[in-house]
Amino acid sequence: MDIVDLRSDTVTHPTPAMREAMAKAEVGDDVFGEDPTINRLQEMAAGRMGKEAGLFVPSGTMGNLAAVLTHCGRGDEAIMGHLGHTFLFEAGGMSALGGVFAHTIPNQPDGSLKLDDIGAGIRGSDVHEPMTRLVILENTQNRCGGVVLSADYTRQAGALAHEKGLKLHLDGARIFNAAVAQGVKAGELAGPADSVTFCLSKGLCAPVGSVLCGTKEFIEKARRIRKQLGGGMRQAGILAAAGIVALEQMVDRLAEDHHRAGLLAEKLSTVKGLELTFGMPQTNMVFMNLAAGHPKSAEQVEAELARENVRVEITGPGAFRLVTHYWISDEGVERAAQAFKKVV
Ligand code: TLP
Repeated sequence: MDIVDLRSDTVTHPTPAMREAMAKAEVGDDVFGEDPTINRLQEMAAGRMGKEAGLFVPSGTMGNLAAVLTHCGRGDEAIMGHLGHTFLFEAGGMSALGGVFAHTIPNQPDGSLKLDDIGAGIRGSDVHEPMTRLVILENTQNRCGGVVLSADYTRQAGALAHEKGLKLHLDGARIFNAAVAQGVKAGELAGPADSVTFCLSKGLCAPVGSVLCGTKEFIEKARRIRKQLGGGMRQAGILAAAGIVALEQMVDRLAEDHHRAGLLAEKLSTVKGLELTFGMPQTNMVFMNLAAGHPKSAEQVEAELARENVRVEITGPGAFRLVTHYWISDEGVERAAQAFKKVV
C-alpha cells in the first residue's frame, strides 16, 4: 500500500512531464554561463518575481545564504523572525560562513514582523553595536502555520527597510503558495524585496533547486558567492528543465493542495484528543497538537501512524505538521484522517 507522506512538500517526486523534459534537456557548462536551459529558467524566474535577473542554486538554504552573504559583511546583522527558517533551520550558515549576526524579533501569529519591532531593532548608530544591513521576511511563513504575508504588508516592511538604508530579502520558498492563496501574482509579493529566493522542489515538484532573484548587479555578486559555497554546477540544465516544467505547469494547481489541507484540517478537527494548533490552514500546511493530558507522546503517535502507512512530522512536544502536495490525493487525506482517528 502506498505511503501517505505528509511530512513535507519536499518529499515530492518529479512528475512524468519533468522526467521527459530532463531527458531531453539541452545542457552546457553553467559556470561559464553556457547552459541554455538554466539560462532560460533564470530568465523565467526573474520574470515571475519581477526582478532583473535570477541565479539557479541547489537549495533554498543556499539561496537564502547567498542572499545574506551578498547583502551583508562580517559583523553585520540581519533582522529576522524568531520562527524564520533562516534562524531555525539553516544550520547557522550565515554566521558560520559569513560572520553575520542573526537578530531575531518575534513573529506575530500572522507570520509578520511588527514594523515597530523592526524599527526598534535596527542598530549601528553607536560604535558598540553591529550594523544592521538586512531584514528577512518569509512568505509563506512555515512555522506560523504556512500563513501568507500580503503585498501591502511587504511593501510597508520594504519601505521601512529602505528608509533606514537596509535591504529586504524575502525567503519565498513557497511564494507561489502565497500568491495562489491570495489570488495575486508572485511578483506583487516579491516586488518590495531587494532579493527573493523561491523553491522549485517543494510544492512545485521539481527534484532539485531554487532560484535567487534580484537586480543584475546583485545577482553578479551572488554568482561569486555561490561559487565560494561550492554551488557552481555544470550541466545542471538537466535539473533546470524540471524547474521550467514546475513554473509552467505546477503553479496554478497549488490551489488543489490548499483545498486538501482544508479538508484534512476539517476531518482532523473532529478527532477527539486532537486540536488544530493555528486554526484552519491558509495554504498547504496543517499544524495539529495532542490535547493537554493526552496519554500518548508525539513520538508514539508518529510511530503508530507510520504503521498505518501515514507519515507526519513532529514539530514539538505533542505537535505535528502535515503538508499536502501533488502526490496527496483525496483518498490520501481520508486515509490520514482514519489513521489519526484510530491512533489518537
Ligand atoms: N523547509 C523544510 C525544512 O527545512 C523545515 C520543510 O520541510 O518545510 N525556506 C523555507 C521557508 C523552508 O520551509 C525551507 C525548507 C527552506 C527555506 C530551505 O529549502 P531547502 O530544503 O531547499 O534548503
